[in-house]
Amino acid sequence: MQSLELFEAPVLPSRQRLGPAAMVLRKFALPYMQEAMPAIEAIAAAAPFRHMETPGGFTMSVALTNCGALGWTTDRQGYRYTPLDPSSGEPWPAMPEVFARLASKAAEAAGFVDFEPDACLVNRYAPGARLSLHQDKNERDYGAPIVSVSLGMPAVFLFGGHARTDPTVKVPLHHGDVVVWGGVDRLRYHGVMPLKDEPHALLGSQRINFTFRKAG
Ligand code: MD3
Ligand code: FE
Repeated sequence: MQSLELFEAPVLPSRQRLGPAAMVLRKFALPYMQEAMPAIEAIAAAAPFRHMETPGGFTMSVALTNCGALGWTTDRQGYRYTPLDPSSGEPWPAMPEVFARLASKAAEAAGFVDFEPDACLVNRYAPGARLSLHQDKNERDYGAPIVSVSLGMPAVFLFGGHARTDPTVKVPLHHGDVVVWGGVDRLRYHGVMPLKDEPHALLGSQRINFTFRKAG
């Protein structure tokens, strides 16, 4: 059955170092996708993706939602983590067990043991959406890593330094790629270039990124 082998070939993950404590795990998330896709749909049904406003008064081009005990939000008052979805007043959907397992296994593969995230920010990019250079510094404990999972259309990720004006390295991220960063790389500036429309076989003209954090 030669022709079937192409479809049954096992996933061969590979690692690529971005910094002393930052690692790309190519295709690491693929074996989890059959379980994770319905979980993402359930989260989006309970807490729909929305475009939030920044403290500066801009509306984000990226739409977002959350799962887990805490969810990241922004409005005119600032950026913060909240236990309730401000749109519904209800708790964010629980973190699916498959998400927690994926996050913990990816962190472990990058050298961070016992990662137990309490927050998962889910970003959805349509063509043209972007994320300008920023640091993730609303979390209480910078000792824990952040784990990011990319799905759907490819994106060019910008990996900068500790000052906004430091040079950036462009890292293409594809469906199933996982990035783990912590330690000395935890507070690096980073962003995502405007998304090109290169429809993905499963997800169509969108990119979904989820980032697991220890926020509280
Ligand atoms: C940060 N999300 O939600 S995560 C965010 O693709 C966010 O949606 C992006 O930044 C997204 O806050 C990127 C991936 C990532 C990878 C490596 C990093 C973020 C990083 C290295 C250092 C700092
Ligand atoms: Fe970020």
